[in-house]
Amino acid sequence: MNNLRRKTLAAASAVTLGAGLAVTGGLAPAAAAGPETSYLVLAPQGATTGKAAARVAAADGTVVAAYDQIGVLVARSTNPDFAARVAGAGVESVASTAGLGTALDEGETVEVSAAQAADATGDPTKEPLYGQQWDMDMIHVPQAHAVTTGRPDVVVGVLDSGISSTHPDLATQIAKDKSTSCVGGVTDTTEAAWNPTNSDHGTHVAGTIAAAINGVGVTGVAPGVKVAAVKVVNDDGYIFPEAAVCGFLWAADHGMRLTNNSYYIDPWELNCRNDARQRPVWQAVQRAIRYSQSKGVLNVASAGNSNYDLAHKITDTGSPNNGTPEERENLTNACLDLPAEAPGVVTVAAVGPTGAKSYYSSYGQGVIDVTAPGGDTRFRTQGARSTSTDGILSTTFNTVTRTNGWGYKQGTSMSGPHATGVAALALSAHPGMTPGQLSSFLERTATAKPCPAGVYNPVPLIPTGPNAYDATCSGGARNGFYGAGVVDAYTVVK
Ligand SMILES: [Ca+2]
Ligand SMILES: [Ca+2]
Repeated sequence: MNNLRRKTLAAASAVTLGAGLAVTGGLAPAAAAGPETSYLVLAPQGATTGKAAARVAAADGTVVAAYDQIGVLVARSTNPDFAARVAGAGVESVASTAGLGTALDEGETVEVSAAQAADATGDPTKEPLYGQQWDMDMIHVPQAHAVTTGRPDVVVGVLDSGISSTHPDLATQIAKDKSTSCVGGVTDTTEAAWNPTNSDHGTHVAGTIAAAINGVGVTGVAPGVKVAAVKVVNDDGYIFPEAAVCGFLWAADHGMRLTNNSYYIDPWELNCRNDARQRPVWQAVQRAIRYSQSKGVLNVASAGNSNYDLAHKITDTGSPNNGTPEERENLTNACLDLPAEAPGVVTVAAVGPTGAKSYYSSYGQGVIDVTAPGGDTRFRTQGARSTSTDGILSTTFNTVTRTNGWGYKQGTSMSGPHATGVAALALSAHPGMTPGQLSSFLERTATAKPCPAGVYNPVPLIPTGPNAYDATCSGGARNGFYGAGVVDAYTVVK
C-alpha cells in the first residue's frame, strides 16, 4: 500500500512539474506530491541518527547528509506530510528549511582599475594598493607583520559565497584540500563547486583575512595563514541552515581553528527558540557550533547591517527577507541573530575611517564583543552621497565578466574578517590557545572606545530620513557600540 502510494505521488509530481500549477480542484490526488523540500531532522541530543534515518525512509524521504557527530540529518522529500510522518521515536524534532534561506547581505562593489593595482607606491608593505588600506593602519597590521604574518598551519574557514582560486592575490593563500561547497547541506570538494558563481562576497572577505604580500594588489591582515573556501551561499544568493550546519562541521572536522561568518542564516534575522517552526533550526545550528567549539574552533560572526539594537529586541519588521514581511511583536531576547548571537561566537561590529560606529552597524550591550573596520561610505557627506574609498578595499571577482580584481565594499561583513585575521595572527603567535582563551585575548587586547554622548547619527541626510540611523550607545569601557573595543593586530603578537 505504501509503495503504491509512493509511486502515485511520484507520477503526480511529474505531471505537476510539467504543467505548472494546472492540477487543481477535486480531481487532484488528496495528498499530491509537493516540490522537493529540505528538512533538518534531529535525533535526541547524544543519540545516533540510525532510527531517525529509518523514519525518514519510511516517510518517503531521502537522507542526503548525515551529521552523526551532532545527531542531525539533512533529508529531502516531496511528501507534503513528511514532517508529520517522520515524527516519532528516534526523532526529537524536524523542520522544513523551505523559506528559511536568507539572502546574503551582498553590498555594492566599487572596483579599482587594474593599472592602479599594479602601480607600486613604495609603502612599507610594498603592496601597490596599500595606501588605500586605511583599515590595515587602523588595526596596526604593518607593526604586526614586522613580528609575524601568520603561520601556514592556521587555516581559516571562510563560510561564504566561495573564493576565486584564480585570483592573483589569493591563489597561493587557499588550502584547496580543505575547501568545499556545502550548498544543499552536502559537501562537494571539486574546485569549481567552491569557486564563486553569482557573488564575490567570499572573495572579498578572504582577501581581508589573507591576501598575499606579493607586489600585487592588497595585503590581508594575516597573509601567512591559509583560508579555506566553505561555500554556503547558493546560486540564488541564499544561505540555508543545512548549508551552515554542514559548514561548521566541515571546518571542525578538517582541522580549522577559526571560521568567519559574514552572514545570518534564517529569514527572521532574529531566530526565536520559542517559535516551534524555528526551534529545530536553532537547535541544529547550536549543536553544530558547540561541536566546532569542542574541536577547538573559534567562530567569528558579523553583527549585521541594520543599525539594530540587538540587546533590545522589540519588533522585527524586515523578515522574512525572501517572502512577505510579517511584523512580529513581542520579540524577546530568546530571539537570536544566528550565528552572531550563539554562545561562544565572537560578534563583531563595524567602524569607519574615523573610528566611530559605521552608520549601518548593528549594536547592543552584551552582544557586541569587539569592533573592527567595516567602512562607512556616508559619514563624510552626512549621508547625502557615498564616498566609496571610505569602504574596505580587498579582492574581488566580477561575476559577469568572470575576472578577478580589487574593489571596495562596506559592512559588518567586512569588519568580521578583520577580527578573524587578528585572531589568526594571535593563534600563530600563541598556538596553544583554546577558543575561549582566544576570544578573551581578542577582547583584552582590543583598544577600548567610549560611547558617544546622546543619540548618535552620522548620516542625518541619508535619503531614508533624518532619524533612520539614530542609535544610542550604553555601557562603559565595554559598551553596546564597540564591545571591548577595536581589535589590534600588533598587541596580539608583540
Ligand atoms: Ca598582494
Ligand atoms: Ca558573542
